This record gives sequence, structure tokens and C-alpha cells, in this order.
Amino acid sequence: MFLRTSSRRRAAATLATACALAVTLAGCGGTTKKDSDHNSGGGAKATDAKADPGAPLKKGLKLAFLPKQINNPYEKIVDDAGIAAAKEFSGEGKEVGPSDASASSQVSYINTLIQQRQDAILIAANDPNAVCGPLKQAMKKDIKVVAYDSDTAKDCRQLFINQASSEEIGRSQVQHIAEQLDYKGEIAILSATQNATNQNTWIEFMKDELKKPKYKNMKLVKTAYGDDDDQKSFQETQGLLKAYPDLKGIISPTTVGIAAAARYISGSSYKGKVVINGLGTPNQMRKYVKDGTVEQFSLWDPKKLGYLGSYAAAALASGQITGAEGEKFKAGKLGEYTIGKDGEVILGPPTVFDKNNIDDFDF
Ligand code: RAM
Repeated sequence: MFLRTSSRRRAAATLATACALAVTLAGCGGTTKKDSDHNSGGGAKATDAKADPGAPLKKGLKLAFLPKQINNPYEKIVDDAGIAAAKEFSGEGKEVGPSDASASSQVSYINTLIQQRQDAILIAANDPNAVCGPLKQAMKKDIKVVAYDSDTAKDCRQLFINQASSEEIGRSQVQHIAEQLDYKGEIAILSATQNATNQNTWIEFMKDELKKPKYKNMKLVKTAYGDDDDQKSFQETQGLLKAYPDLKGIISPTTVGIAAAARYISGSSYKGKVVINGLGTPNQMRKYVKDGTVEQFSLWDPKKLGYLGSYAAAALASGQITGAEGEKFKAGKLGEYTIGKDGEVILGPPTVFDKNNIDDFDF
């Protein structure tokens, strides 16, 4: 299911709330930019060109996907789908990127992509600011910049393809674990890296959700960072359970983190006693759902995220859109999308997976 106009309006309002909450996040425009640096409410202004909605998609477009890290199965699904989509409009896609998700690990890749004169760079930013300078250089050279999955600052890209409403992702993770715990007990978060724009935005919403009176008997004791590294996430899970003997649940809003946490818990005496919930891929989580370690988790369809990103980049590079709010483009078989506030395009609501539906999904 995909959001149509009214839900996109809601999504735009959601982002505004996200930014009000996460004022420290540069991804929400927290950088000190003059108004003249922006176009009317959209993402970065690369040229003064007007959108030509009737322009055909150019053939032979070169799109480069730069994920948080290349050895993350989730990012691979997104990028492979984006690369496959490029073939539909006779474009050429590729994936390049670092093997770790640290703040500046993507910078040298951006510089190389500029030298190669790609038509568009699609980036899942490891840090809202570290990649900004090089991305601005790219836009100056008329290379289109589309953030997906994890945003950079809004003036450092033309569009942000968000997998779902950030508010919905954040709040629903608290709502789900609270129901599982009967609204009682200590919980912890096992996140990705400390700088990740997407996880940090979601965590702000989790904390805000926890302020509601219905959660008064629940306490967030710690946010740990597994850096989207399997081993580190495994060890951080072990550390959390040791340090907080009364811990009743862990929310891990990262596919790498939740899989590692589930693996640790499934082989420990905590199995069946500590609830783990968060964001995971069905293929990585299936065995933990089947063995009873995990009751449920959520995610969106990563293939659709890559597909939408690819079409958005092609629409930008073909002059159909410029990234301004209200512009529309067609994303192949997914249909038409409208650009929201600050250049945000929202894919759709997440799916909740459990033992009843997990075998219907294969990604
Ligand atoms: C990990 C990454 C990614 C995030 C998913 C849910 O794969 O941190 O950015 O969107 O988890």
C-alpha cells in the first residue's frame, strides 16, 4: 500500500513535528543556512531550472547508490532494486560504498563519483553533516543528489526518499513493545551508529512517546550503539543484559542490531524472558520468530525504497522535477508520488511481521 495525496500531506506535517522535536538534528535543517540558499520549501536548490513535468526520462542515465555500508544485507536489497529499476528506463545503476558506517566513511566515494560525472548520487547518509560539503560540490556540477533511508541536511540534497513517516516508525516501536510488556518494566534501545540521522530521528519520537502517562511504569534505561556491526551489536546486547538485570525489553531500530540481539538472546537464558522488537528483515529474523525468541518486528519493503529512489533520481536528472514541494513524478509500477515539505517523499507505512505472516515475505 502506498500513500496518496492526503497521507503525504500528513507526512509533511509529520516531518515538521520531527524537526520541532529533533531540533539538534541537522537533517531537519538545523544547519545555519540563509533562506536564499533554499528554494521554496523543497530540498537544496541546484539550479534555477523550472520543472518540466512532461519531459521524458533520459536514456543512459548513470545512477550511483552509496549505502551506509556495503556489507549490510538491508542496504544491498535496497540498492539492488534501485539498480534493477534503472534498467526499466535504459539507465545504468551501480553500488559503491564503505565497509563501515562511520561518519566520514562515504566522503571519498562521493568525490570519486563526482569525478566520474555520474548523473545522480543516491546516498543513505551516515552522518547529516560529514557528507554535506562533497554533496554540494556534486550539485554544483549538476549531479543530482537524492538521500534515501538516512537523510543528510536538507540543503545538501534535492530529495529525501523516506521509507515511512519518521514519527510513525518511532512511536510504533514503543507502542508495540509496551503492549508486549503490559506497559511495565525497564527497556533499552540498541541502535546503529551514534550519528545515524534516521535512527536518531526515530529515537527522538520513541522518547517523546514514552512521556505519555500510559507508559509511566516503563523506563528507558539506556541507548546502546552497535554501529550496524554484527559483532559489536551482539556484544552490546550482552552488555545491556548484564548491566541491567531487570531489563524486560530491547528495541533495536536497525536490521543489523535486531538480528544480532535476537541471536544472542536465542542462545541465552534470557530467551522467553526479555522481549526484543524493532526493525528487521523477514529473512534474517525468520528463525528467531520460529524458535520463539521474537514475537514481532517491523519494516517496509526495501525493494520498493530502492525502486522509488531510482525513479526519483531519474525524474530529477531528466528535468521532470527540481525537488520543490508539490511537484509530482511517476515512479514506474509504484505510480505517482508528490514531493512534500523539504524535499521529502514518503514510500508508505511499515509492515508488522509475526509468525502468522512471516512466510509470506522473502527479503
Ligand atoms: C539498518 C540500517 C538502515 C535502517 C535499517 C532499519 O539496516 O541502519 O539505515 O533503515 O537498519
